[in-house]
Amino acid sequence: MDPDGDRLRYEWDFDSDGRVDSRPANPVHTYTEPGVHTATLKVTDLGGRHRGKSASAGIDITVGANEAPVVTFLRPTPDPDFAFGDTVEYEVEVTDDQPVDCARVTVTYILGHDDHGHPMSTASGCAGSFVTTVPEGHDVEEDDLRAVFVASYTDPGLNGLPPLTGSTEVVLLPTG
Ligand SMILES: [Ca+2]
Ligand SMILES: [Ca+2]
Ligand SMILES: [Ca+2]
Repeated sequence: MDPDGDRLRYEWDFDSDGRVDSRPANPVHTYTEPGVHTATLKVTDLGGRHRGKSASAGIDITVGANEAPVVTFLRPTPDPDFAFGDTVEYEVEVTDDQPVDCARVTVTYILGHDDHGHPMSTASGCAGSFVTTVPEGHDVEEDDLRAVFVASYTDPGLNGLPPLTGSTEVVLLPTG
């Protein structure tokens, strides 16, 4: 809109090549290539004392779809017999609309303490194990501690669409 109601010139660039593709105010454009495209509109004032002045706006348009991976822990499950110091084996399952590469799976062992967490170690791969160490300054008997395992997987992106990440966590509470 123009505050003083002058005629306006509309210039749409749908493919970011700097060349005008359409001049109506409300054109239709069909993208045929998957990916993220930027459509830009430049509007120029054709009258009044601001004649020749312009304003631009752009919007990213995503064509096609990349589904987010879904990450699940097969192991560990919340275990009634967990104690700090145990070696905890993990196994992660990832489902995605693209082939899954286990090398892109990362799993982090975090020592949960009250309302915060201390990342202790990180591994990659769909299966592995952690020794559930407790750092100095934390008391297994006195402190409110838990072992948190976070698994994360980022897909490679699809046809120029950005990568998507899925993650999940499992929490082990010590017994006794
Ligand atoms: Ca104007
Ligand atoms: Ca263009
Ligand atoms: Ca995907």
